[in-house]
Amino acid sequence: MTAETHVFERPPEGAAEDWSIPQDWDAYTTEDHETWDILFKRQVQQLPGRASQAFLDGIDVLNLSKPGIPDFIELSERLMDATGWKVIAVPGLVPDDVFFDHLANRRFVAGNFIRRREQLDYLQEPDVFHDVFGHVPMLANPVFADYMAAYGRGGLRALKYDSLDHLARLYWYTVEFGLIEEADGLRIYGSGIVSSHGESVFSLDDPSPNRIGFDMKRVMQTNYRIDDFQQVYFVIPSYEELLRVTVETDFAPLYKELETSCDYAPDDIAEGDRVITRGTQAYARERAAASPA
Ligand code: HBI
Ligand code: FE
Repeated sequence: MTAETHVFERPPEGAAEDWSIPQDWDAYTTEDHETWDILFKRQVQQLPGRASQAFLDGIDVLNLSKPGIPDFIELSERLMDATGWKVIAVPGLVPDDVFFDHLANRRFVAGNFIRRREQLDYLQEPDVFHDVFGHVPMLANPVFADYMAAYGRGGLRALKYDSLDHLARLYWYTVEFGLIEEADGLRIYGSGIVSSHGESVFSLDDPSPNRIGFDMKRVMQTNYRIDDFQQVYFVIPSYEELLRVTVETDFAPLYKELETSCDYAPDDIAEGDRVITRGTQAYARERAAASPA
């Protein structure tokens, strides 16, 4: 199976009204399973001491060390026991309202295809490795599981306020690229980082990006880049705090405020930021010099 890159208006042929499709686990080839195993092995080797304890616990609870691409039915049984979530297959990116509705109802949507061997390090569309290895272990954590469902409910409301761009930044800088401050130091929990061989080292060790204490409004004011390593990571103190702030924030007045507040570039430092590490931004400068516009 290989990637299909489209956002359809209507569910494609063979998909249900909610855009779900059968995972079709039996259709994976030996090569598909080997691709998963290569990616899995590479990531678990470098994640101890880097990934959040919640993520590492999730790998165990869900028995993800079993070789091959996980069967979503078996995975969902374990996840359901842990936090009441399940994993369903979709053909690729689904429309925002469909995505949020699934999250609000504790269904995580995952691509069923896996990247080709020549795309081990980079692909645009989230595949089963990013979606399952990157996202699902955190969903076995009860607090994070509640946060994701709260995000889904918030998304459905944001659609009505036309404020999706701001809310999407919250998802980006937490679920996809979040760091957490644990007793032994900074750790990764964002799926885009834990599933990336390069960024799981870069995000913690590289001197170039800024690492800034999480603040809801500040995050929602910050642009992000989708084509390269991040130049800023926002650091939460705990999952409890992330959930609390998300549930307690009154988003309607916040969206109103955001209409007239400035946006920050990824490498900006703003007044009031709790700067954990100030980046040299050397990486961004080198990349700019290497590819003149
Ligand atoms: N669809 N399959 C899939 N996966 C996503 O992460 C996703 C999506 N559709 C919309 C969407 N994300 C965005 O709306 C959110 O990231 C805000
Ligand atoms: Fe993702």
